[in-house]
Amino acid sequence: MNNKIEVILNDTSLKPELQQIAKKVVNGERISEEEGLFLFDEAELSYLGALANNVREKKHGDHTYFNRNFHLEPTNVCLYTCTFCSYSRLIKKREDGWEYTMDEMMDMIKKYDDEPVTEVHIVGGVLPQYDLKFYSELFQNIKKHRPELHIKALTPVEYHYIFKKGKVSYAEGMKLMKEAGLDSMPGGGAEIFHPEIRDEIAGGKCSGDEWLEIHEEWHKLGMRSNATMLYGHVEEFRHRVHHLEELRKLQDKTGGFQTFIPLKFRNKDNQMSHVPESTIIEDLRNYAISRIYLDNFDHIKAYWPMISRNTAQISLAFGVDDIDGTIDDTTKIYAMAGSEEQNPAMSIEELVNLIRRVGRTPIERDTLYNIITDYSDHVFEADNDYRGYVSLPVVNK
Ligand code: V47
Ligand code: SF4
Repeated sequence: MNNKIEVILNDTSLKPELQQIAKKVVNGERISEEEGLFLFDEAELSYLGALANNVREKKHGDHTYFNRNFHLEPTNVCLYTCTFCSYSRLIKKREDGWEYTMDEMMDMIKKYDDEPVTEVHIVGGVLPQYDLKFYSELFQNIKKHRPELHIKALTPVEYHYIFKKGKVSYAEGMKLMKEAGLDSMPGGGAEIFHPEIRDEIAGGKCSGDEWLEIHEEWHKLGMRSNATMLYGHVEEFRHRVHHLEELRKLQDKTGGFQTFIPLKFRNKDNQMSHVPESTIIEDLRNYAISRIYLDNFDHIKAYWPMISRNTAQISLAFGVDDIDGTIDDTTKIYAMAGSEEQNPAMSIEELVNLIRRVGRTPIERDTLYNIITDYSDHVFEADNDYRGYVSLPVVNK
């Protein structure tokens, strides 16, 4: 057992509830909703970091995953008016946005023909022309052009809309999407499930229950998906615990989730710009509690464009084992919301070095976590240049 855990287990000054939770986590037992809330209310960062890291290393050791992906956003105009989203305001000034046609979307896919990318992540606003027929054809066209490219696309927000419009049930709709070539579903649109908050920040789009139902139908087809939580705005800790509990329950039922991605609310250019953003300490506490709570999720991901490369590095000591990928987000969903990067993109070498510098092992994966390359002993030409990344002292875990 590592030192930090021993210190916690023997710390008699800790509140008894925290001692009890620590014992459970170290023994691989599940914590309750009340205990989850207690952690949010009471636990210090160092305590949470030690426990979350214990869970992370039992599951993955030092392995830290990333993939080669790119993002495609059909439109940044949206019918809905989520108060945290910088897309929603564009419906009034539609000419300032973009609405790509099928040909334009396929041209963007083809730009990556000579790149060894393994995944395209498609997500964007909701508009009537992007309907069941459009997305079915888009998936079919992508598969016709590049069959091995994994399509991770759309969220229950889009699916709820296009299935309703196309008069098909969730079960039928998801089956049609699978037949068209959809490989997996990203975690977006989850926001906060609890209606007290969801109605305020994301009124009108699919409810928390509907979000969960659509993922359940997808999992029933034997397929995988991710989940997110948009935190650090007007929600309270109890709403976060409710959100995590709903995910944990569905995962017990289906086992279809791969990765949980906490998304830090960013306040640029949206209707909630007056709401202050969470601190880095709160972000790390949130990663750690997510890791501890979601004992049945394999992976916790830090989406690096939203929290900065440095915070992504630090998060690897607070339960995170995945930092998404190269991304190459030439369009703007995150830049518009105030992310750290205007056109987020990282090369494989940058990703590998970022992970190595905090003493972890970089593993390139595909979307389903099959290992593509273990970078433990890989030497880049740049390792020999003046930057000497790998010879820098690693940050103490
Ligand atoms: O659902 C919108 C969020 C999500 C803001 O599955 C905002 O691998 C912060 O889900 N501040 C879409 N967040 C992105 C998403 C995602 C990202 C990376 C990887 C994966 C995956 C999924 O972005 C939306 C919403 O929750 N979002 N506006 C904002 N101002
Ligand atoms: Fe539309 Fe999604 Fe933005 Fe809500 S979060 S306004 S559904 S793009």
